Amino acid sequence: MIQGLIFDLDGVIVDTARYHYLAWKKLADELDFHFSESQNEALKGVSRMHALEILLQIGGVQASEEKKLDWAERKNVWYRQYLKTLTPNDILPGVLEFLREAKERRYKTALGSASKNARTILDQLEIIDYFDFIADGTMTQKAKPDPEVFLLAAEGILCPPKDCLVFEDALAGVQAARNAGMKVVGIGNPSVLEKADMIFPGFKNLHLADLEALCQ
Ligand code: B16
Ligand code: MG
Repeated sequence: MIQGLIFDLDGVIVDTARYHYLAWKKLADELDFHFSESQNEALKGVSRMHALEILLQIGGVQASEEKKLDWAERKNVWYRQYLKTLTPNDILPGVLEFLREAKERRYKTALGSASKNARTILDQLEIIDYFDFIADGTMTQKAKPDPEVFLLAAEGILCPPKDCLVFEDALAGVQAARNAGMKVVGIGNPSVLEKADMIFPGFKNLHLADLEALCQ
């Protein structure tokens, strides 16, 4: 029986992909190569350093580890400037209603995000109190598809992995949830999420009673 709900952040609760793109683009501009929004697709859902590696590969740029850390930090400073403009209006449609329903039905809720900025984002969106536990990129060593972040989230809400339901928008995230032995609801594009147990376009009109029926 499902007792715990674990939410990915970016692409599920809020879409900060545009801000990630603008910040990485600024770095690409400085390094003097073109970086398009469609190329940015490959950077979604992966850790910051992995995203940097992909970006540098696109630009054909090689650099020392020290330089890479410096660039990742600069990108993060620009990204955090964009995050300051986030408000509760940026919460994706239906998410707030779904979180409220989860609390009413006494589910345990956790965040399972690769982002090191997860708490800042939840604060800006004013929804941090809806989560009983936050597992994020500051606490993990291994990136999705490794199950580490979801197992940590399950431990945080004292819920056995088999009784957890994960909400994910990225292929690596769906694989991570499956590797953790959890059920997965894919949110977004069905062609990317085919390994999920169920797929929905978003949280609008999505109700826990329907999911409970599907999880039987
Ligand atoms: P940060 P998620 C992920 O968040 C983003 O989808 C991904 O594009 C980003 O590189 C990663 O967080 C790290 O973010 O630079 O803020 O630590 O989808 O796992 O919630
Ligand atoms: Mg995501």
